[in-house]
Amino acid sequence: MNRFQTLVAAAATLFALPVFADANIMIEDAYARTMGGVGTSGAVFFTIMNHGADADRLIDAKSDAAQKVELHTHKDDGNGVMQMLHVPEGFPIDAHGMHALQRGGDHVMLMGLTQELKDGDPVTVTLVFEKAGEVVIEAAVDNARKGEGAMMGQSGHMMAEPASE
Ligand SMILES: [Cu+2]
Repeated sequence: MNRFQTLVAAAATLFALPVFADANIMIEDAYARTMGGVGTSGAVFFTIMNHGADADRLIDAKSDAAQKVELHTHKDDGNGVMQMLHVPEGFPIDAHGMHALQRGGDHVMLMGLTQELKDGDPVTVTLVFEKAGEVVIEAAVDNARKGEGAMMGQSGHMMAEPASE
């Protein structure tokens, strides 16, 4: 083995470490919003990128930061009132697709905070995917953050957010 081959072999070993076990799913731009004190609620938002050739699905979320963690969405009840709903089947992500969890839409709900969480505090959440398995993320609390309408549009979905958001 020459020096180059040794390096390639070493790199291959490095990328085989469990932390890179699923390179298909990438979580970007994670942040949390909380009401603050113990027993109150909060929500975690992020964008899921699926670089794989197969569709996947976020089916569960876990965190020590709350008594109960659920996948939620918001839905218009038909009278213009937005209701929060538990989504037990989770959120699908197309092959080579993305899915944004954002305010007014899909989110990871934290019910009954086990500790006080204020701006800047980290929230560790384990996301469970149907195919990719568990992906651990850290989302910092950012209650000052504006709604997604203020973000640069990365997809038609985000662009469709009302300007007032
Ligand atoms: Cu919720």
